[in-house]
Amino acid sequence: MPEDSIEHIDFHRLNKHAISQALVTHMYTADPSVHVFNGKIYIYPSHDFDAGIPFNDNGDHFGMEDYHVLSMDAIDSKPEDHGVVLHVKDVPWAERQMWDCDCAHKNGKYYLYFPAKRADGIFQIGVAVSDSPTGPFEPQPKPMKGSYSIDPAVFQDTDGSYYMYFGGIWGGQLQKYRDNKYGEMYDVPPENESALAPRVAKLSDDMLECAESPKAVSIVDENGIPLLAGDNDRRFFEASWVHRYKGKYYFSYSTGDTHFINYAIGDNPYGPFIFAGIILKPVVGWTTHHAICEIQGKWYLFYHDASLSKGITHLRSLKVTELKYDENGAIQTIDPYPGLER
Ligand code: FUB
Repeated sequence: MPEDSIEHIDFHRLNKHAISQALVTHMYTADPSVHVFNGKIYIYPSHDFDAGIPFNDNGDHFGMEDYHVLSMDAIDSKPEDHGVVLHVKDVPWAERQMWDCDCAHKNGKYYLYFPAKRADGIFQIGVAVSDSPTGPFEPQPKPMKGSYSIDPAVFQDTDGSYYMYFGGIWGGQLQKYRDNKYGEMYDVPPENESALAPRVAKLSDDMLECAESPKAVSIVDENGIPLLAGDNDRRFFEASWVHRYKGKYYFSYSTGDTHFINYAIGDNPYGPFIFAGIILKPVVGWTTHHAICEIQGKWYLFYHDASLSKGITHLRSLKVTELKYDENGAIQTIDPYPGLER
């Protein structure tokens, strides 16, 4: 739901229709990444706060400066907030805007992947390491070599390989790259050309770098044709997430300015992924972002909206709801406020 429609929302009525309520209310949280480590649920959100910067298309109002970790014993337990686990002032290369992060577990260590802007305003992705899923995380002195843009999401495949997906257009700067190189002259392609693709790279054994140059992740229609840049209802914008279901790879993402969480299905972690539909209809607030996680035999969609802040787009709250598949593996579309006239 775009920000300019917020003044027309009756939040009391909206909350009555909402399928779920904020997971925590003592702080604003967004951009969930969720994993089960050693039988417990861990949530790695963005920690929204008001940096006092007005809304713009560059996303400068998302001025986040630290990360918290939440944990839950079960899906219906009250989340525990483990406090600040990494602050931007402790990251030598980063200056501001700690956006969506993710965490991976390997050989007893936990790796927090996060984007932030350098002093020159360019986003890169860093890694911070801990012995515990709840941190504190010790940042590497430099960003990952060759990393760029935002929204890292790390997927562990069944063979033990880890892949990092990333990228986001507009404020996320993905449009400034071609063949993994920055160019001030680059921009989003014309509407009749292929949309910009998210990126994927296998991670190195030590989890601290990419083991290969990032590759474009192709999202195609049922005829194998890449989605077009002008196909705003379906094309990739930001918020990559990958999960496996019945041997298939599900790549899900936000469409940004059309506010959907969509998904596409492939046969391997690199794609191509065939567009398959909408997972989540628009939520209150400009952004939408999610994680999909299997917990004790059921699947859940973690997402955010801005209903707790009454529509302030950079003050969002995490929510969770069950996600269901049909017998063919299609995900049933979720309306976050069923029955609400919009
Ligand atoms: O939280 C800042 C940005 O907003 C994230 O990186 C995007 O995915 C969007 O949710």
